[in-house]
Formats: sequence, structure tokens, C-alpha cells
Amino acid sequence: MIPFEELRAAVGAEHVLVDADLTASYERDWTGRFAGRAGCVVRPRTTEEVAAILTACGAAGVSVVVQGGNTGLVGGGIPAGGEVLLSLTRLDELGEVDVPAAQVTVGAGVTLAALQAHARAAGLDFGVDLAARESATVGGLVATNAGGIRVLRYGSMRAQLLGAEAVLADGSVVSRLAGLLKDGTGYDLVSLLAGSEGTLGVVTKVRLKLVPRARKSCVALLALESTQAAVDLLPGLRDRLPSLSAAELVFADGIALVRKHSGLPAPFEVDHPAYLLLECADRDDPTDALVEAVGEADGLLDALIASDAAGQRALWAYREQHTEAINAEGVPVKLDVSVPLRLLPTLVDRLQPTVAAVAPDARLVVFGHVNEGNLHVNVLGAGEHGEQVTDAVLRVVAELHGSISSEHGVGRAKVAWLQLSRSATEIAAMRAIKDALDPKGTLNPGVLLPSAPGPA
Ligand code: 2HG
Ligand code: ZN
Repeated sequence: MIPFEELRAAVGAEHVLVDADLTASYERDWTGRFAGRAGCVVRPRTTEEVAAILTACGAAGVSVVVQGGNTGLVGGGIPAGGEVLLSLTRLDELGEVDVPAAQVTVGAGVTLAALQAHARAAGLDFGVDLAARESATVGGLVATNAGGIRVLRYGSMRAQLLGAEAVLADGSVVSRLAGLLKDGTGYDLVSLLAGSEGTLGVVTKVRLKLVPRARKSCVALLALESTQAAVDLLPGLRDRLPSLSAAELVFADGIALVRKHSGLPAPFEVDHPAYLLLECADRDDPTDALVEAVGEADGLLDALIASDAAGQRALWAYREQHTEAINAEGVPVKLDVSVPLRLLPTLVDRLQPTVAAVAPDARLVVFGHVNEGNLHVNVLGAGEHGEQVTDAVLRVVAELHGSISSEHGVGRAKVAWLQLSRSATEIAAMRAIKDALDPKGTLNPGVLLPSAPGPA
């Protein structure tokens, strides 16, 4: 039984939502692939309120699903049915930027765009960026160890995380927000929370590393023969361009789809098989360095370079509008995988025959973050073969020593395939950690790890 009285006492009655028209937007992901009814939605504003909620739910034996901006792509923040949905968007406090340390403490509900604007106003920047920046929240970025477009330069979310405050399943609070860059006092609990998908504790605040603010940037779109050509270019580009901050791979069919839904003009006179979008960003204008590096790059079929803001935005649009354009065609099967970089061309070559073998009418749209060997494999029109497509593609990825989830998390969507990327010993160790921190299985049951087996 949901402890409504305690929940209302903790956050105020107006922040415990039960009417279907008020809870609906929390109960469905924006892609339309995941939906489930929550017992109620609770909207705390402080760590103490989160602690009171978890204490009450733990005592009542009620499960809790944790949600940030609801931009997740694996169903990790959507209820299975009947849970208390803990929405953290009101934890939106922006602490003062600590300029000498280049750090800031912010609430879990702060959006990525708000964090970026806050850091920039203080002459710094935040190292993670991704297309869902306007809605994705810091807590969700930590929970999924989000990657995005600047991992090449600054690493993923875990690499930005210097501290956190989190409420454990029993309502106790762990708080490490001093931002120490050296701390050799045992297990790194903060780092463990990154990628834990709300299964070990509820992150309410984080201490984040900030990076120097680049004032000038430049974007290039290179037309190439193949994925192999893009992979071959990378070492030289990284070597010549210390300001390289993004290297994104897209293909002709993806660009055509984006154009269909956006009305953007064709980037080149003719279509090319593959495209590499590069961004350089620095204190001083990186245009000359990028032009020179592009001029000396092997295997280019064509190239566009933009230094002005509008031109850069226009080139980025071909990449950033992929997700929306795909969704406008229908509800896709979405896979997010990575393989060792040398095997990326092999993966790309194997995808089409692998998908066609189980879903002959399906349409594949692939794009990704090339430096990390990370491909977003979107499959439209798989119909009733969705699960077979997922299984077939993820098996190829495992064969190529890859990860079945590169940056979106495991969520509910990929739990059944976790053992393709993690050994039985690793899964048992993860289960032991989960059981130690959340012995009743209150937090996000069915997310990341299979629901706990019943008593023997
Ligand atoms: C991106 O890189 C996101 O834009 C979304 O990770 C990927 O929609 C996708 O498949
Ligand atoms: Zn991505």
C-alpha cells in the first residue's frame, strides 16, 4: 500500500500527483516505446524530502522508480506498474561556480542546458553535451553515465563527477561534495553511482568538474567512401587537432531522412556513402588548423567547413536531427552499441545482412560517435520481429567484443541481454552490491539487473 499520508507530509499534497491527467506525462517515454502506470508521482525539492520518501516507501514495501527529465531511451525511468515515481526535476538548485577549482555543485534536477549556461556565465563550460540538453537532467546523466558528443575530448559523465549526495534505499544519506581531486580513502562510492541507473541510491546533488570555455569553434562535414575511411582519418586528426571536440559518423540514408523531415538542403551536389562531422573548439579560432588538417586528409570525396555560428548550426543539424527524424517515421527499435574501434567497419558491414535475415522489410538507420566505436542502430518497420532484431544485432556486437549498451544504459529494454556484455561473475558481483545497498529491492526493480529471484 502506498504510504500517501507520509508522502504528503514529506513534500506537500500538491506534489503528490495521482490524477491520470497529471501523471500521464511521467508514465510514458517520448519515443512511445515504454509506458506503465505509477501508483503516484512524488515531486520532492530537497535531499531531506527524498530521504523521507524512501524511508516511507521502504517501510511500506513499495517500490520506487526514479525519473529525471524523462529523456531516457531504455525505459529505465518508466514504471512497470504501481510503483511510486520519484520525479527529481524540482531539485534544480544551481550552486555558485567555484572558479579557482573549476567546479560546481548542482541539484540532480538541473537540466544540462541550464548547467551549461551557468558554467558559461562564469567563464567556464561543462564537458558533456548531447542533443537532449534542454530536458535531460544531471541526475539522469549520472544514472546512465551519459556520453554524448564530447567524450572524445572530455570523457563521459563519470569523468566529470567529483562528488555526489545520494539517498540510499533505507533513507540514509551519503554526502561527498568537497570536490577533492585526490582522495585515497577506499571504495569510490560516487563513481559507483555513475551508471547505476537508480538501482543503488537516488542521487540528489552532484559536484562537477568544469572545463575551460572555448570561445571559438569550427565545424567540418567530410564526405567519405566508407566507415573504414573515417576510422583511418581519426589518429591523424586527433594528433593534429588538440582542439578536436567531436567526431560524428552519419550515412547517406540518415541524411536523406533528416532532410525529408527538416527541409534542409543537400549538403553536397551528390550523395556520398559516409560522412564525418568534426568540431574543433578552443580559446583561439581553430579554423586554420582544421582547414589545414582537412586539406591534408586522405580519401576525402568532398568537404564543407563552417566558422560562423549559423553555418556550424546548419552542419550540426544533419547529425543532431537524426533521432527526431527517425521517430517521425515510426517507433523504432533502438540499439546503442560500441565495439573496439578497429572492428567498427566490420560491425557496420554486418548490420544490414543481420537485420535483413530476421526482419526482411525493416529499414536500418545508423549513426554514431566514431571515436568511441559507438553506433546508434535504429531499426524502423521491424514489426513483430523487434526482439529478434535486438537479439541478432546484440549477438554480433558481443562476437566483436562490444558493449550492448554504450551510453544509454541497460534500463528495462536490455536486461535480457546483459549477459552478452558481462560475465556471470561480474553480474553476481553487481547483484551482491545491489543486495547490500538495497536489500529489499526498493529502487528501480527490473532495471539494469533482472528482478531479484524469489526466496529459494
Ligand atoms: C545521440 O547520439 C543520442 O544523438 C540518441 O545518443 C541516439 O536516437 C539515438 O539512437
Ligand atoms: Zn549518442
